[in-house]
Amino acid sequence: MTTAQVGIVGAGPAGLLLAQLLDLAGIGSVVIETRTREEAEGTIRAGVLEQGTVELLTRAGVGERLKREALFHRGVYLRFDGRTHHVDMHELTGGKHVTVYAQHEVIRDLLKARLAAGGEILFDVTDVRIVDPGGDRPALEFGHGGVARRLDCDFIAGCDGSHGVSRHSFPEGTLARHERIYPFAWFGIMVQAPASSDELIYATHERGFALVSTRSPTLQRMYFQCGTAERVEDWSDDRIWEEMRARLATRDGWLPKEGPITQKVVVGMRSLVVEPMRHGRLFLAGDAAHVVPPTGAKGLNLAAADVRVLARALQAFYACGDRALLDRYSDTCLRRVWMGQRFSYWLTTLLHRGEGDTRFDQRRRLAELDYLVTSRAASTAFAENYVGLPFQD
Ligand code: RFL
Ligand code: PHB
Repeated sequence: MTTAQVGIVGAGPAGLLLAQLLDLAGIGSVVIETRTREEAEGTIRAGVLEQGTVELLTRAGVGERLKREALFHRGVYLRFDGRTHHVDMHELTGGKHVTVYAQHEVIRDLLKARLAAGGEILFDVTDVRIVDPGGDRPALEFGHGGVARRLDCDFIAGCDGSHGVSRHSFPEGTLARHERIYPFAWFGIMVQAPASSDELIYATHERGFALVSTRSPTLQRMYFQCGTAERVEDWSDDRIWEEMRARLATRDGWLPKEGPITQKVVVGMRSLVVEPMRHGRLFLAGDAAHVVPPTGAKGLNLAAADVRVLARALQAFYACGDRALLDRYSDTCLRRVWMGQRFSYWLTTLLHRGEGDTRFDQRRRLAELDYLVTSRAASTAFAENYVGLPFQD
């Protein structure tokens, strides 16, 4: 039997950043992860970081490569009705940036920092169980290297994503679940080509949504709205480019820069919140507690905001036995989470073609976009949410 002050379930952005923040506050943790290190480092997901997330990563000591290699954009383009409009978020938010830095790079930076500091991370664990989360001495039970292990903890952080065990360890009836499933999905591609645009393009078209993002000067990330039952095998490169060209078409003949497609994936879209985010000594953080559709680029950023709150609350507890921040953890996080849900839902429904959309719905969405790019008040509301609302402490 071994012990840890904080047992962390999951080595995604939430779990690893929490371990790093706790270490800086002199609090020990052990992270357990069901995947291998290679799998954890290889997952292709988020691309856009809020300004506050960048600052948090920098303060946590993992901002150096980010500062060197990330792409810092002033804003984004909105494309509709064949025209492109720039939203200058830098100007609208008093100097904030849109930062493009891939999630797996964040994971690599965090893992490197944790392992260099002697942090304990157990990969490839099996059969994870959270024991007695409501009691004074919760524990993690799991298999590692074929051996059954038990880790007794002061606290447990459930950072195991949307398919983890943590939220299922709450006693029956203690968790409310709020969910919305969207009737469409994203088809994501990775492309070996130069960038098609100097900033991200969010486009909406009669055929549906499309997004032009990037990873580096030679690797591009793009998505287009598709059906939930779409199969990757049914989409040849030619068919994908035909669809992208149609959805991104402008009146002045803009074309994406095409190249070999090295990855194709269909991603489902949903909004989910479970509340409260705490039961006894078990605290949920990140996708374990809430999922957003990727349109607003909020998921990883909300995960980072949760663990920021949790690390500060645990720091106050260990410094002077103060439980006030721990007791407020769920309410503090949920306020930001619901703001993120609101924004992600709004942007998703604004830019995607809905099931059963009528001409009226299409024209109404175009009018809303027109307002968004012509009213400074509306552009500012969009910009301040996209680059990240200030942290409320
Ligand atoms: P993760 O990343 O899912 O990590 C959870 C980890 O827990 C492990 N695990 C377990 N470990 C131990 N025991 C168990 N029983 C376990 N069960 C699972 C898993 O193996 C995994 O390693 O959750 P976390 O840390 O909360 O981070 C959340 C983010 O990953 C997620 O919100 C973002 O990827 C969402 N997202 C985006 N977020 C942004 O902020 N900006 C973006 O631009 C952005 N783009 C995106 C996205 C998500 C996307 N997809 C694929 C859903 C784009 C896409 C396409
Ligand atoms: C990405 O680059 O993967 C990305 C960018 C913006 C989003 C979602 C994903 O809204």
